[in-house]
Amino acid sequence: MFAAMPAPVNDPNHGFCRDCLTLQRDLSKRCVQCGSPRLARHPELYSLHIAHIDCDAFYASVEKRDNPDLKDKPLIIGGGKRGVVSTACYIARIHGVRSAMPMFKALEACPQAVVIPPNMEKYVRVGREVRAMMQALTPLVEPLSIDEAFLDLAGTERLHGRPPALVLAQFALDVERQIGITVSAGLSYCKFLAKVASDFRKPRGLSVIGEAEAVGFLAEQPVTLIWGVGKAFAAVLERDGIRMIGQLQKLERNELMRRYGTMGDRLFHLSRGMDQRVVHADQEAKSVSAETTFDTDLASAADLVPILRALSEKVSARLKKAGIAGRTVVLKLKTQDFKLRTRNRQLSDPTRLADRIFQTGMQLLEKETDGTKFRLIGIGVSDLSDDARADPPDLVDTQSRKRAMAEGAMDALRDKFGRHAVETGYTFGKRRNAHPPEHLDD
Ligand code: DCP
Ligand code: MG
Repeated sequence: MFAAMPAPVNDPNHGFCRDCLTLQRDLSKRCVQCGSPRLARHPELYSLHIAHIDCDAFYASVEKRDNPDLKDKPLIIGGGKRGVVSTACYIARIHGVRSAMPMFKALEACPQAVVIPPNMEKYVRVGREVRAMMQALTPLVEPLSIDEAFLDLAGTERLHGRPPALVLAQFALDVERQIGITVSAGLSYCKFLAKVASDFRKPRGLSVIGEAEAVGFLAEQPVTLIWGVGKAFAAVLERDGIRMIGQLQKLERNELMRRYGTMGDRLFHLSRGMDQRVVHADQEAKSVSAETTFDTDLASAADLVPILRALSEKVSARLKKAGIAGRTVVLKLKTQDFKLRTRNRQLSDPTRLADRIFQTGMQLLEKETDGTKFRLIGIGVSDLSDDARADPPDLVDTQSRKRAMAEGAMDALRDKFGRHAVETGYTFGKRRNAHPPEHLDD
């Protein structure tokens, strides 16, 4: 049916129906073919190719799929050890329930909600099915987490017989039919705005941000929209009177870098819709680590801990620089007789903080310091993802929150005055204990 139609052309008055994919050639509110009001129109609709796809209320949608009785009920997935909401369906969100909210608060907001504990195994399986469908569209799929990925659909028009916008719309329909959950997609010319767009009209959204509108669109948005600007950094900007991206657009690059270090450079580019990052396939399998071989073999925690701290800081600095985070901490030790020991622990959330990496490494190290002499120690993180969801405030351990804030302050000082401007108690005066080589596996 599609092949028989005239080719889609960019025209602000044209578009297509997201339910039957029929091309629309006027500005009527409903599809000329099926009457659906879900129409996609945009002046750059057929020339954009960077997409971001994110499943809607992922864990909750999977549970609703598996139990139709839950369909019209407010549903919260969560509970367990940390006592927080993992996600809530869109009905529960109307009542104010949000991810990471303490469960008692969520139930205050929505006492009638059904609560189901997470079944990670199932979500991982469904996440893989969705990903396999993405990989059928293009080899350039870059997963960011269990339910979202970037796709670069450039050059796939011939394969699919339709431009990326229509490929995305078809994909959303296929996921609904074949997997039974819904997704939202964003389409743009760069990763930053594709991700922003996918979040724009959830659930079942398809949003497009074109090049011509990017700067004007961004001007009206809060700074927190910028990738890497979390609550803490937004507070720093707020102190300087900056709340909207439009204000950043008025500042020169040098000024932003003078004020905010490397982050200033990111603010300069992203505020203007400039993002050169390419979509990398298969980011998942990688890790970021640092290791060091000692001049003389070491056995005691007193000797090993400061080195572990310095290495954790190195790993953290690299993660922060790359804007990524890791969920699994890996400790590596090589014994005097060259036997390799690797130990790992998965965290509840991805981290990029030296302190979290270090504290987890310490726990792993504790069990290994039994008098054995080591010639090498290394620490790293794997299970990498975008840092957008890294290090949510820990509700149980308020100390770790304070340490995270202190770490933010130390980062700012290091950005300004160099890497050795600040040392923690663990590393102070102990840098000469070990020597490189270290490495970054990426
Ligand atoms: N998740 C979690 N804890 C958080 C955030 C998310 O356990 N603080 C889990 C549950 C989510 C899944 O990760 O279902 C995907 O996260 P998203 O941020 O994409 O959230 P949802 O898919 O649930 O909702 P949305 O429709 O906003 O994407
Ligand atoms: Mg999601």
